Amino acid sequence: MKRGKFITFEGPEGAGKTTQARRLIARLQEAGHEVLYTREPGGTPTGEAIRGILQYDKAGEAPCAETEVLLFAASRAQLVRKVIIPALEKGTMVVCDRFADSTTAYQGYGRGFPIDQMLAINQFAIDGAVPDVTILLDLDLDIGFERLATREGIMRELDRIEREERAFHEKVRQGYLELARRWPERFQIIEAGRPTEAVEKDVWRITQDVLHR
Ligand code: Z5A
Repeated sequence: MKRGKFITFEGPEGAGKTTQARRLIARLQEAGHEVLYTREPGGTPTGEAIRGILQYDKAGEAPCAETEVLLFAASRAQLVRKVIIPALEKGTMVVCDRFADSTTAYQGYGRGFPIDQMLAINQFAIDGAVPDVTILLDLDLDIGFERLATREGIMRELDRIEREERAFHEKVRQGYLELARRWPERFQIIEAGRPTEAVEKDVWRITQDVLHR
């Protein structure tokens, strides 16, 4: 059985990761592929419970920064072993909305934890499941914030990380670009401030290259 391809979407808030992941899945299915969509944090019952703690302090207190790193890693470890690796082994394409690079970008570059430490924790969590391609949707912060404020025209409460100050989000954005320079073979950067259809076209072109490798 040919192993499926593992495609991850990364980028700042409101970059269009979920929108593009869903459009990509529709295209892959039309082309006859089995596809699995998942997201981080979450994607398993354990991961979704962790998501509630991380984003909305569901345990009744805000996790401290070290706990935050380990909770993201714990959610990932479960997702990789229970969902991602079994699907790839069955030949299914896996499209994941955020993955290990989010920890390096947010907790490493954003919060200031040593990058090498974040990479080591990620390595432990992912059990060798390195994405075949990571699509980085790069976006000007102001556009992202504007999109989030009126997601689908509906006002909603910002989560704990979204409420971080602008400087934090700028560090995250620059961190992502740094990661893309570090792994140019794996990362593909797309300028995400353009219309959805233009971004979708680029995502599909990149995916086709990966499928034909
Ligand atoms: N986090 C972390 O710190 N460390 C980690 O290891 C991991 C995560 C894994 C997860 O939040 C939070 O956890 C995230 C990072 C942190 N926090 N922050 N801040 P999430 O999963 O709830 O949220 P998100 O990943 O940031 O996704 P998002 O905010 O929903 O953004 P998105 O998926 O990139 O965008 P979207 O939902 O597709 O689109 C947002 C809106 O923009 C929507 O109304 C769309 O219709 C619109 N949109 C999308 N594309 C376009 C274009 N091209 N033009 C115009 N409008 C558009």
